[in-house]
Amino acid sequence: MNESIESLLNDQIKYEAQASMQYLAMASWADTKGYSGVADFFYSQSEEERLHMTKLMKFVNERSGNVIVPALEQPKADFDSLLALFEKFLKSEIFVTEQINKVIYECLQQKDYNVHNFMQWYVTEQLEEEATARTLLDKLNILGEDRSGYYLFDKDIKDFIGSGTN
Ligand code: OFO
Repeated sequence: MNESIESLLNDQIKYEAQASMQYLAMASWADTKGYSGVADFFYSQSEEERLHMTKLMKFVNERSGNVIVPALEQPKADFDSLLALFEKFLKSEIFVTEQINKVIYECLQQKDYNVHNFMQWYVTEQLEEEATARTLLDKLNILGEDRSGYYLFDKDIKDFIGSGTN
């Protein structure tokens, strides 16, 4: 496997792992605040990101690359509000999308169409996850200061669980 692509794929493994841990911290925060629907949503998102990570690891191994299981930073664990929680979610997904685009750019530079093809699954996944994050943020923005709407938000978010492509 081309060295620069291998290195970018290892970076991506780290970003997926980091997203998984970040969503776990967000699930835990929601749990302690009594938002059980939001907690379930982020526990599920955390599992999905873990799967994204292992899918990449298996792919690198199949291609006889060298996988590096990464050390991770402590995720952000405290949030001022539900809105801040979902802003963090969108920011995290946008970051992951940008990194995936970097891998794809390098694949084209190196003419590695095999990795390019593999990464298309991630492109589709990111489109869906960013759309979900934006929709949920829109809903919270509509609610504004109306905290009574949080009860329904917490109930309705269950419809978004497991809406990814895996
Ligand atoms: Fe949504 O981060 Fe994985 O791909």
